[in-house]
Amino acid sequence: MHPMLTTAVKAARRAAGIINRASQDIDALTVKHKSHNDYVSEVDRAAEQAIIDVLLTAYPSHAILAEESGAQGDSEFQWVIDPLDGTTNFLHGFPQYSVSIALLHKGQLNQAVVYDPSRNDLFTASRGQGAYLNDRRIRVSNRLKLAESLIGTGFPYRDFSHLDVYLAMFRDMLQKTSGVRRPGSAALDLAYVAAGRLDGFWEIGLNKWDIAAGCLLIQEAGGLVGDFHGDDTYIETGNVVAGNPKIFAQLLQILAPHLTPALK
Ligand code: 2AM
Ligand code: CA
Ligand code: CA
Ligand code: CA
Repeated sequence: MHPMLTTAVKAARRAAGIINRASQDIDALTVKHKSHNDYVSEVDRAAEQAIIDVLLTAYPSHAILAEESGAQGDSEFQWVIDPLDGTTNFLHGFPQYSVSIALLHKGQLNQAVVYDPSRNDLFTASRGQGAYLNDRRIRVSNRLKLAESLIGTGFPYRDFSHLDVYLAMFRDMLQKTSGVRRPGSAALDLAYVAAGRLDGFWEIGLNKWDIAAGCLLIQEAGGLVGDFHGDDTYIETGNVVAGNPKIFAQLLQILAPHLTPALK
């Protein structure tokens, strides 16, 4: 394993320890309301600090972008961290959440970890080295037809400016796929696409820390990721379409008629 990936795994496991301990007594947690439907708990913050400590101890000169504490440092290496993706699920004891850590080198995805502490599912990838689930190589599914596919998504929850567009997309997907799932952790949804547990995924307006690691997992598992035009802007816009190559193309086709100029 690449030494930087080993460090990322160590950081993710450290965070998972904090999350697992806290999950024993979620009612005891202090929860803050950031804005409508946007919660942060002391667990998010403690897990994030643990991750940053592990990463900066190993690589003191590296830069960080993390959900709860923002950006720090200036380096061609930047770690992008979501310490707890799926906080709403976590706070309800609904066991679908993850730790997501990615390393970008000169803006290019280089290393990725998505860890599901409830199931002990560790997804990892290094650029050019394939994607793994607990040390076994994973590949995207080989399903060819959208009509037979299981598709993941995330609902708009705070910014409702694209709600009508989203619901029109959703309506179409319900009728043209074998099923749509909304598990609630975008990082884990993308890892599931990499592992072939989902055939595809789409969502509007995610954050960089939700998607960075998952996108490398999918690419290293033989899948495709793009914005709604199939282009490369998804890391910046957060508009993500992903899937095995066949389903990716069909998803873009279904979504195209719904696009507005505001949606790249
Ligand atoms: P978070 O838990 O790290 O904030 C799914 O659509 C994504 O949106 C998740 O990755 C989740 O990341 C984020 N999100 C934030 N608040 C949410 C909410 N109230 N409901 C659903 N998703 C939320
Ligand atoms: Ca959050
Ligand atoms: Ca998130
Ligand atoms: Ca989070």
